[in-house]
Parts: sequence; C-alpha cells; structure tokens
Amino acid sequence: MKVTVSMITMNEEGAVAKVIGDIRRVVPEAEILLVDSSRDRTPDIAASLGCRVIRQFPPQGYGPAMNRAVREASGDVVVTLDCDDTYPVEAIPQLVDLIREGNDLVNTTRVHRRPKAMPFANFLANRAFALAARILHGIRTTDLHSGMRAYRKSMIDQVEWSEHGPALPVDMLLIPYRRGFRIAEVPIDYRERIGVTTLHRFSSTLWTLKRIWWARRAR
Ligand SMILES: Nc1nc2c(ncn2[C@@H]2O[C@H](COP(=O)(O)OP(=O)(O)OP(=O)(O)O)[C@@H](O)[C@H]2O)c(=O)[nH]1
Ligand SMILES: [Mg+2]
Repeated sequence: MKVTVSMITMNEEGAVAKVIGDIRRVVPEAEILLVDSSRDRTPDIAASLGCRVIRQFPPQGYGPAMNRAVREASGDVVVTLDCDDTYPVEAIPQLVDLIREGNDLVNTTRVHRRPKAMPFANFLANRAFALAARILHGIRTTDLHSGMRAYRKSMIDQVEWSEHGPALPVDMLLIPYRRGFRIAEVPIDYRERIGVTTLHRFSSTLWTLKRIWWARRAR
C-alpha cells in the first residue's frame, strides 16, 4: 500500500525540517505532502527536502487546509500529523499496519492518561468531548481532536464534511464512524510543541460541541 504523510503548515519553520527528517527515517518510501499557508520559510524548506507542497494562501484556516491535505494525497493510506514535533512519528508503521489489516480509520489518543505537554483544562475538555460523543453516537474514543490519524483513501473519497469552521477532526472521526466504517484507536505519547500554537479555545469548544451534535445527521 502506498502511503502519504500529509501535514498542514502555518509558520512552522522552526520545526518543519526536523519533522520531515523524522518521517523520512521511519517511512522512507512515503509521499510527504504539505498544504501550506505560511508567511515564513516553511514551504521553501519543505520543497528543498523533496516534499510536495500545495500553497493555500492567504490562509483559509485549519479545516480547508486539512480537507485538501487528505483529499489530494496520492497514497492508498493517508497519515496526518501536526508539523510541530508533538506527535510520535515512530507510530506511523503501526497505524498503516492497522489499515492494511482492514480498518478504514485509525485514530490515536493523546489522553489515555494526562500528557505532561497538555494543560489540565485541555485534558479535561478532551475527555468531556469524548464522553459526549460516546453518549450521543456510541463511539468508544477518548480523543476527538487528535491530529495524528491514518485514513484509508478510498474511505475519504466516500465521505463528506463541512470544512469551514474550527474542529474539523471531530467530523473526520464521527462521520466515518456513523457511516459504518471500521475504526481503531491506539494510545500515543504527546510532546511539547516547537513554536507557537494556533489553537483558539473558545471557538474550538463551541464548534466541537456543534459538530458532535450535527454528526447525528450522518448515516
Ligand atoms: N495550512 C494551514 N495550516 C494551519 C492553519 N492553522 C493551523 N495550521 C497547522 O495545523 C497544525 C495544527 O495547529 P496547532 O497550532 O499545532 O494546533 P493544535 O495542535 O490544536 O495545538 P497545539 O497543542 O498547540 O499543537 C500545525 O501544523 C499548524 O501549522 C491554517 O490556517 N492553514
Ligand atoms: Mg499541534
């Protein structure tokens, strides 16, 4: 199975070379795709390291970038992760194997226990969102917001979500679950980020709850 590692990037010049180097060591054959909305040197660094770079500028936000990052992948499996050094690239082969074994989506959870790199409020919020999703949809997950996942590309081609507004990872998990696709979840370690966060707590919380509620319509 051909693998694409897709990342979306906005001003990650401090992390991008390290993250790409780490991915290459683990999955040398994989296509590395970036959907980039940076003002800094991130896209030049990635292109000089042989990655495929799609520019989305001016920035349209996380959702439109992530939607493109999974839809434009040329692999049979698309692995996503943030380009900020928070996610363990060593887990990529395990995620790909789980797709090969018949899963359509492999989610990772950062909050099987509280990671040191995550503020306690974020940890509690993540657990509360997951509990709400479990009550409304029956899904057994602890992390609706993980940026590290593997998706079967043929599944992506069959599902739609609304790319506008924050918290798209919620829909990218709940809609395939409701549509009956096979989903697995594995725990991962989560590290301190290089560079500054783009997370807006208030709008992210609001949109998370909206998306959990709206996903009831998917079947
Ligand atoms: N192309 C593009 N990338 C974005 C945009 N917003 C965020 N990103 C990237 O999306 C990824 C996730 O953003 P982060 O700032 O790490 O947000 P987060 O993971 O929720 O928060 P942290 O816990 O601080 O890592 C990073 O690789 C960002 O560079 C955007 O508007 N366009
Ligand atoms: Mg991040």
